[in-house]
Amino acid sequence: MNTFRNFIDGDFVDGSGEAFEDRFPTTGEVIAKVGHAGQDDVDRAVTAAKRALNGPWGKLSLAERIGLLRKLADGINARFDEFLAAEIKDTGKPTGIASHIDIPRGAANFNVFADQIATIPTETFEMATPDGAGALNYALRMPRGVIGVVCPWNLPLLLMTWKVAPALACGNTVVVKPSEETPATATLLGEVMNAVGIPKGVYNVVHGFGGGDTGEFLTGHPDIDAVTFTGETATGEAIMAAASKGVRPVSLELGGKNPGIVFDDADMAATLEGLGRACFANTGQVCLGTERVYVQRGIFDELAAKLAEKARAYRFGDPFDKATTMGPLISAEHRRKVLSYYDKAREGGAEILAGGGVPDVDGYPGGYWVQPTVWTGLAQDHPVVTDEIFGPCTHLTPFDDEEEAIALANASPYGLAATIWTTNLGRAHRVAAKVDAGITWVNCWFLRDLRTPFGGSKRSGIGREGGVHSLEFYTELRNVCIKL
Ligand code: NAD
Ligand code: 6OD
Repeated sequence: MNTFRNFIDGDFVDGSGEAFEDRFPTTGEVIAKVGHAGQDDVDRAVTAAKRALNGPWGKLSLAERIGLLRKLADGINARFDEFLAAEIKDTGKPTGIASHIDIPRGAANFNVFADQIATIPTETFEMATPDGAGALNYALRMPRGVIGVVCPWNLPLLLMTWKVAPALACGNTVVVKPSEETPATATLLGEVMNAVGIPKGVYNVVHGFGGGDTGEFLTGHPDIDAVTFTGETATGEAIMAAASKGVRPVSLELGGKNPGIVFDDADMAATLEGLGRACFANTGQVCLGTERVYVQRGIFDELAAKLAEKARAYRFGDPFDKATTMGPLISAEHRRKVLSYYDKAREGGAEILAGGGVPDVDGYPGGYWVQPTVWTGLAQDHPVVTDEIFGPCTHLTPFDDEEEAIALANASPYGLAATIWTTNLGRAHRVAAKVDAGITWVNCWFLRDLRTPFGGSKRSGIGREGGVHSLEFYTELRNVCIKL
């Protein structure tokens, strides 16, 4: 059986905690043991990261650092199939998703931030002085130090490198705590780090759980200079509280209950294709997914019937088989949570247009399957309509006009992402400006330009990452004023 060890100071080590199990969600079988990092392991990882910061890594020129980032991208691509298999085994996600999204983005993140750091300027201000000599101000972009990176399980390599790549580009070192559900690709990346010559201690991985365990040891560690986190809103609150000790900056990419708004002038076929992915892709385990759809009344019945048809068309099964289009949920525990909402919908009198239960998947009785599900008929304050479920399910509500659609979309404490489906350009602009969301997609979904600001409003997070915004978080600007 495989073992995923912690990666500390360039070495793979067992942790002082009791090893835990990693399961294949498609079968429920244990596929690996995971070395569990205790407080002492976290201390060693942070010390190693600090040493590297002030040692070999800190001494590299920007050009050398950029060269290493590009080698990391190449290193992932050179072992693409290994990363792909590792991600699929950890998550059960179909190869069609992992090979087109997770692994390519895992590599691309390093190239994108190599480009960014090479080209982003800092400010310069000339100023007058009373003696007429003048002064020149310029800003230096300095690394923040040791960054604590805490990640979720839904897009493990993609979301981890989304933070590690800009952190390293800016000259920081990192200690990563991957999700306990998905330890594989973060560990494999340690091998690539060594292979391409990243100095020891620059990238460290500590495995374990969250509160009261490895995650909390890391975010509470006094020598961590900033914390970047992606995960649930409640966890974000705990991490923000931990980071407040020592006044450390945090970047929080949190949960969502994202609305989609479909106007009666939308291109039906294109909408169904995009909206279908927004509702069901990755078994609904995407923070940007659409769990509330508002549909203009005139096309409600047609859209509802066709979206339900789409939900029924998914094929479950072996994730390595290209014909499989939907994987299981990540764990038995997460399936219990998702199914509790399927129960609540039924008990609340929802009309179930598709799914609503657990499929029988031939050959995989132990997988954490649920059916893609479409409901309608629930009140806007029903938990199915208000809570992030993080499963392949969505609730449809009709609306009459633009104003009502905007009000319904905004009636949520979350504000991560929204989709608008319309062929009326004026309406697209008007509505996009009024929807409370960090990211609004018009006639598309999860179309990513990595230079753009990414993050949530309201309870969906604090801060923006992507492009220059990542560099803002992972560096500290220092002003130098020179009297001439
Ligand atoms: P989670 O919050 O349960 O766990 C995320 C990570 O935090 C894990 O590594 C976990 O071990 C760790 N953790 C948990 N409690 C901790 C604590 N007290 N201190 C330190 N670390 C702790 O989230 P999850 O279930 O892994 O992921 C699903 C959630 O992530 C959903 O809510 C989803 O919306 C959100 N998400 C958001 C984005 C985004 O960009 N906004 C992206 C992906 C996922
Ligand atoms: O594309 C990204 O950069 C990103 N952070 C995606 C997040 C997806 C959430 O599940």
